[in-house]
Amino acid sequence: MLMTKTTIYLFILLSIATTIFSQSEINGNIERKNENGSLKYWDLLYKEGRSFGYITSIDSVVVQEGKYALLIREDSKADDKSFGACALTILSRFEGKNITLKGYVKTENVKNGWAGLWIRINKGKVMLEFNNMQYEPILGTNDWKEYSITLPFHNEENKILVGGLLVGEGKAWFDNFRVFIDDVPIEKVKQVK
Ligand SMILES: [Ca+2]
Repeated sequence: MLMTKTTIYLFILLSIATTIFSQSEINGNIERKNENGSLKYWDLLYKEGRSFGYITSIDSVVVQEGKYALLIREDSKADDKSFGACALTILSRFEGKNITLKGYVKTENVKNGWAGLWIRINKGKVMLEFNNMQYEPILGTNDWKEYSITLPFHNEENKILVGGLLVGEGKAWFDNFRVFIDDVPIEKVKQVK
């Protein structure tokens, strides 16, 4: 029952994210903070995707590289929960055939769900592509390992959302996200008008 509900929530992982920025950097390595201590360009609790009952925090102890990584875990005080997801939004227009998200994930006792990377491409409010590793789930306890998702790209105005998610129990850490268009780092891909 929980999985059914969760699956529904995941399919409506939503369209409107709050952070829009130019493409010179994406802070995929989780290193740049704003003045208020939040993480630049990131939505740590992706509420527009209807994630709730989980907490995403910046971890300065368990990291894959640099000073910081992201940790998603259950909120023990929450009565109800769907899933936990953090989101990075890239709102730009590029041309290419494929988009790839790479990132490092470490897990602890993940069960009754899964941990994974996710990527979603929207045109307006319409979802063009989506993958959340539901069919390649990360389960149990695993040290840092790199994972990758590749999806077809569409040569039109796109909103690209990427991030990490946790469904079920346990903890999942994420670090060193990188996005590529046809194997070129997205920071180096020229935008088209
Ligand atoms: Ca880092």
